[in-house]
Amino acid sequence: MKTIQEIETDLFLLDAPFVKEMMEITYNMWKFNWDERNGGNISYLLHEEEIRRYLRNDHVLRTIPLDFPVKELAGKYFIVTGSGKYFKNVKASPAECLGIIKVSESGQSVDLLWGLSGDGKPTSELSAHFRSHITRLAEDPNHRVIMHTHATNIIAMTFTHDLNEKSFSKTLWKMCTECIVVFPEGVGILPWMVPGTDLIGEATADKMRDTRLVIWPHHGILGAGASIDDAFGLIETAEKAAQVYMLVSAHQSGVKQSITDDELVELAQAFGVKPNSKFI
Ligand code: 2HA
Ligand code: ZN
Repeated sequence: MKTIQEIETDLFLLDAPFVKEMMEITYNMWKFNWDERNGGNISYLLHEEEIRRYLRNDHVLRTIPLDFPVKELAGKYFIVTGSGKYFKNVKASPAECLGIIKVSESGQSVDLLWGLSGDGKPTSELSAHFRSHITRLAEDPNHRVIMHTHATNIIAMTFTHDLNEKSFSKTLWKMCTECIVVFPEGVGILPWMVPGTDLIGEATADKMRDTRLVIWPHHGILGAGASIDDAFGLIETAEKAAQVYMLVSAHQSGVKQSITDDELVELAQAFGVKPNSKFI
């Protein structure tokens, strides 16, 4: 049973903007049909000053060991979705489905400060999240969010399109005019791998050096961003392009016209973005 203090903390935290954001985004992603059952996971880097308004101190509920050390993240706070938790249920049971964790000084464990009640654990993809945070923070000091989801049309496209990063990225760019502006670096693609391992975590983080979107064939996608909106917007834009691709390729008459390479360059110039020079 929860103590009075714990119930009080839950009430405070329900008012925290970052908890509200997690509740809303997970519900919307489930509504999009991307996060069936326990599919998908999110981690969101929190600044100490924004936590302190809702959590008085670093009272440690439990220490959870990591089997991949992340010394680079020592002392950092994250709100994460829990392993095995359903995005559908976060809104109704945030203290069960979400957790606030702090990475220990050694980087060998995390301290649970709130949530994941009833012996819950952080997402099974914590290695991909933490390792990608390390990579993205080195590229962009404003980086804060890693989001993984089973975006339907992206998955579909990994069955029918070749998995070459250049041609996959160019196909997405050509499906909607906005794409090259939103992700000028294109997408990274891993070979099919077993999820939930440190191996896929390392491979994902390696791709995150060059692209903020990484596709796991026949599984889903990861997006990185400076905010929940930023990471979600990236995934949403790629998923929309994949949806158009799937619609177009199902059409008997096939593609009659499309955005040309020259037009992609023109778009990039007009919006002041640098498209990946390996792709175009
Ligand atoms: O959280 O999505 O990749 C369940 C998953 C594993
Ligand atoms: Zn997944």
